[in-house]
Amino acid sequence: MTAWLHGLYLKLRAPLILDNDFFYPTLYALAVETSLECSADRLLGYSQCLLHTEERTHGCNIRVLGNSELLSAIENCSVTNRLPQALYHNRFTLHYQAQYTAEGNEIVGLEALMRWDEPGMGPISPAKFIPAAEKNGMIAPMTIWLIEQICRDIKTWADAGLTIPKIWFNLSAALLGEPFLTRQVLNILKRHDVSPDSLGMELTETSLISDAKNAALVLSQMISAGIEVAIDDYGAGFTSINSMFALPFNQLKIDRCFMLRSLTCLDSYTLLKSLGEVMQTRNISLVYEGIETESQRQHAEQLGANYIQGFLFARPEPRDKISALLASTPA
Ligand code: G
Ligand code: G
Ligand code: MN
Repeated sequence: MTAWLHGLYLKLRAPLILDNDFFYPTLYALAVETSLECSADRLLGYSQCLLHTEERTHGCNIRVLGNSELLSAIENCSVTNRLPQALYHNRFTLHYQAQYTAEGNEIVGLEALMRWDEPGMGPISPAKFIPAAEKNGMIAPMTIWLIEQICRDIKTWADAGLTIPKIWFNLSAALLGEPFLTRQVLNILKRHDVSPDSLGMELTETSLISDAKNAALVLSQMISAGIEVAIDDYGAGFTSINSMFALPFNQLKIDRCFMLRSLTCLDSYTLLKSLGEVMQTRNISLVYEGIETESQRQHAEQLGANYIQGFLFARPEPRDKISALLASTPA
């Protein structure tokens, strides 16, 4: 099959000439149906889904997908296509996960996490819809919605007389290059009469490597505006400590995988231990994520964790449950 496809690819690779312009198609998708029950339109639809799902690769790279991969491509297409409607019809909601002091006796922050429950499809994971939104550009209006929703939730909690800890939102790497990002965020806050120091922004470690120049600019703009910055999922990527220190940030969140590894691997333990010491001298707070058990909590504390986030203390919960949590926990 692959040899046959390769032959076909070589034939198709000739340029298309339209009105004296040359076009070189670089990506092809071919849908094959072995039964006779499938209409031509349906086959074309399948191949279009595949075309939108496949990553662009260099050179002649042929991938033969089976039925389950086709189904997942169709699902991805359907997720992507439903994003604009979902935003328009207010189908996104926010959950918040509380962040605690290392001993677990005080809430110090809340991380806002987007949720999407689509009628007919059920809950769709942000791990699916965020990358889809990054690809089709919906991530920008979705992020504006996210910040506005945080402002509305802050107002609800403030009206109920609750003390509100700092609220952290995740900024998608795709928005790092947005020219007026900081100004846009500040405008939303001003419109809702929310102070910039009520918010913190998390940027995943990998985005800092792939777009270092913009990352440095965005981080320093946010910090000077009063919005704290956290580096998220640290240890899941490959940032050198050297390049990370070139960036301004207030909080470092250690990825769950790195924490788990340090339980059994002495090198990882030693690395994290010294990282904790360096962060302390730099006044950067250290957060351990994904803490599920008391022994993991103690381990994180030994490694110098200032704060802890994880199922041991709290899962991501909708606004009303967070109201109850804030009301019951002394701040
Ligand atoms: O909440 P959950 O574990 O299902 O989230 C999966 C991933 O999606 C996590 O990496 C989380 O950071 C990311 N995520 C959740 N909400 C948002 C959001 O509002 N914006 C961005 N960019 N990522 C989010
Ligand atoms: O990538 P980011 O750190 O933003 O991802 C946050 C996500 O991690 C949340 O959506 C949440 O569902 C998940 N999470 C939070 N606490 C835990 C935990 O204790 N264990 C696991 N496995 N996942 C967690
Ligand atoms: Mn995060």
